[in-house]
Amino acid sequence: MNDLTTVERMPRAELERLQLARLRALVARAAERVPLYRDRLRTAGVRADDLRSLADLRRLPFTVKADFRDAYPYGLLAVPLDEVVRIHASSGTTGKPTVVAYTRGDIETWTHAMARTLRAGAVGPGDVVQNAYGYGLFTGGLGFHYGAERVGAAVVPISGGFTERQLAALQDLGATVLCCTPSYALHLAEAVEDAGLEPKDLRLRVGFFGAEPWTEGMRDAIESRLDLMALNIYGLSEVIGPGVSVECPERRGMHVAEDLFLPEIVDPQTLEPLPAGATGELVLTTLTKEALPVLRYRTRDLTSIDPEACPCGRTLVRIGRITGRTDDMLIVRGVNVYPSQIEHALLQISDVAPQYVLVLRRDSALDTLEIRVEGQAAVAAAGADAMRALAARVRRRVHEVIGITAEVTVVPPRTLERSIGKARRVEDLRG
Ligand code: DLL
Repeated sequence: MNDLTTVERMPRAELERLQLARLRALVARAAERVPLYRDRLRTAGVRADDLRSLADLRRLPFTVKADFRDAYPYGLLAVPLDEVVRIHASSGTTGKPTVVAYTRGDIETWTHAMARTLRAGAVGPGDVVQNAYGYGLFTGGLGFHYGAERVGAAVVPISGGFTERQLAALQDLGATVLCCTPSYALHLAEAVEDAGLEPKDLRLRVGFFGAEPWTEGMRDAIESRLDLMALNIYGLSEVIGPGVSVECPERRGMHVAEDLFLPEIVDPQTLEPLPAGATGELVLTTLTKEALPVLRYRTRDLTSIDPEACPCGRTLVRIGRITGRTDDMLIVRGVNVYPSQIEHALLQISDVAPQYVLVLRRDSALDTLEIRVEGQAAVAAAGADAMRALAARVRRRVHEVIGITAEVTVVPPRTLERSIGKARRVEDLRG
């Protein structure tokens, strides 16, 4: 609690005054410097001075991913290029990547946000941070790197992949903190087991896992196999990178760095704001970004806001685990289903391993969903009948929980492809 910065435990009324002042300044700058916002704000008939309370946020125009693409590469910048000191990009599934830029001030903001993030896990001097997020155009590597240096920890900038080298570094350099995607954390846990090591042979204490959806079942698996506390961290390139929100050790949702990023939840269809507790699309407004200010960015991520006080002392609201994206919903014979729901159902069955792929096909007019999931070693050792029986159980469970009939194939342990960054769980072959 003593480690919290003033802003993290600021009384709500004071925080909201700060947010409103920053929002006004942001709108004034965006209107002055970014043609897209100038036009949209004019069309919406809103000026900075019209913003009397945070409720006026809803009068501002939205920004969507396509705006970044249309303005590729530098059209949304609010500063000349000579004030930019860093450029990152995130590759989408189609077309041009999204390019994001930072001034020196933005790097400072980001470093500060990431330092706060790491302090949520009590990371500081004496800690060794194995940073296995990708370095490069992806924001994960450098985002964590700067934050870890700021809190005085020793960073091992190992980046993603090269699992054997990761293992050697974990052992020899004595990492106490692990940063990577949750799927890669599991992969490392397997590598640790394969090497005949046990978690007690390592010094890991806490991990910051994010950049992709995961479930409580995955958290349990990671925590027990690596013997650390697994914290969920959320962020996205368009807004800054990692550092938008992170769990505290209470692990009841991720505190949003609300002095820097203003969150809202809207109905993805009507775009009307939803009340606290309701699940909808997360929309974020950057309050202090210089190079790339963003008004009401539609993240496509589905979650809810919990404004209840947290025992950790932070007054910042929390967002729940991301349960899906508006664009990753699968429609299987008319039933809407998110991959995370399937993961949740799968991991209720102790004989399956947290490794799966969803394959969608269209046979004649009907969609079929195949779930390929790894069985635990004991089931595989028990033979083909045991594997088939497990598949039948999984199939029943998925039907009970989600209401869809899936074809289930249980495959032997360690046979599905592992990822070093974001896992690809869905193969949609429907054309
Ligand atoms: O993934 C930034 C990041 C790096 C976050 C390291 C956390 C740790 P992008 O590549 O732009 O940025 O992808 C952003 O990833 O809109 C979500 O759909 C997803 N995502 C990020 N964190 C989580 C999370 C980085 N904790 C997109 N849970 C976002 C679920 C997440 N999904």
